[in-house]
Amino acid sequence: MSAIVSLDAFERFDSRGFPTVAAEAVLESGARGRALAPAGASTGRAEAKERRDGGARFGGRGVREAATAVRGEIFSVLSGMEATDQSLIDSHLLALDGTADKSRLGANVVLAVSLAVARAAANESGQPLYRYLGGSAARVLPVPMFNLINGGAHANNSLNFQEFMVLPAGYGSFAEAFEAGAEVYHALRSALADSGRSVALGDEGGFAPDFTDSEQAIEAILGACETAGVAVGKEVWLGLDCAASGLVRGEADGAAIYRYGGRDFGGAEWVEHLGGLVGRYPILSLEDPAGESDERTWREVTREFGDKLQLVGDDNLVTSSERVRGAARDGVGNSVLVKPNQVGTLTETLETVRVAGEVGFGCVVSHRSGETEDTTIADLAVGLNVGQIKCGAPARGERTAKYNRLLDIGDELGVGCLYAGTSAFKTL
Ligand code: 2PG
Ligand code: MG
Repeated sequence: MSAIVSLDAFERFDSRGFPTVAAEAVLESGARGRALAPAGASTGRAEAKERRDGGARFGGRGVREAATAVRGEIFSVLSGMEATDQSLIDSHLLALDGTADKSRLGANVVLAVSLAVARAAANESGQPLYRYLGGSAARVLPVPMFNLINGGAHANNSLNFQEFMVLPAGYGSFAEAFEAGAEVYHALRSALADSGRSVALGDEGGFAPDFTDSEQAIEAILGACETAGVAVGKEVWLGLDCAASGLVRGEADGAAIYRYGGRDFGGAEWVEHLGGLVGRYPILSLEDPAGESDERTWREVTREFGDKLQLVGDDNLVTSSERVRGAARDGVGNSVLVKPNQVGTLTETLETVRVAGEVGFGCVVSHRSGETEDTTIADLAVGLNVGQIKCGAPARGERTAKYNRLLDIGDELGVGCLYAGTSAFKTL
């Protein structure tokens, strides 16, 4: 009954107004599943590659052509397969693509199909996706990382760091944590407006004021926490995505040179600079504190701060289980950002989460800066009990879709639900 009888894909649009792939799977029983691929702006070099059509439409970013493979060669391989055989289906997708980086079919195409099949199977079983993925063990709602101020590649202001976040880990439930994040967001908006700053939003729904340094952004968030009446260092903590690959301007002595605030920092100076921020502010999580190829600085940061901070690898780990294994072996960070489209299939995503658990790495399931109404990552975070999710500000539909989905899941689970809270962080 769960045999795949139809696969199709269409060009739809993401939150930046660029085309993206929406795939649909239909099973023999009539059950259907639909999924949309997200897209990043600050992508790691080793990420699985999207397929785009090129040409004049949307600066080459169209996916009409790319989508045709779904009803053509992909359907001819997956037709008749059981939708519940996810790992087998994903293996067939990998074999059909035939490249190491999924560049032939495109990770955007492959991921949309992989997730559409999982959704169809979940729908057929009559279970919500998180339960289909995690069974009755799925019950932990993640700590949300609210991205309140956007910079870097996600805004056209002068902020060098990409994301300034609050992590409401000190609450008893996801609903309370969400409320705290949203109240801080509103307090921040009022404070920015009162001081005559722009309250325009960046790509992930956070504000994008014309601050010039990280301290200003952090201070503004701390002020908003105070106004909102949330206790910093007890109820909420700070998180930063430095997205440091975007700051690299050359190399010296085996480490990258970081251009930040109009100054160049060598590897050791950069670690010292980060140490200044970490020493002064209640920072709990640092993502991409060093460039994706600057393993030396990554190791140094891990040696210096690894016992105090969550150090999340994004650009350097690209949701690859082998890279997570290597990072744990080499002392590079202690957590991994999990973005399904960085790797390309659901099975590979699950494998990365499994390996992270095996090597003692934390996991943060994550959106992309270009998102859609697809809420799969919310179900993934609960299904696998990973304990943390990063899906932007508590604003803009493509971000609130995930938060609202988590609130729905919380209501569905009722008193059987747990909130990851401070237990998601080894350093708390
Ligand atoms: C990141 C992500 C998501 P992008 O760097 O962590 O916040 O951004 O999707 O642009 O890679
Ligand atoms: Mg990142």
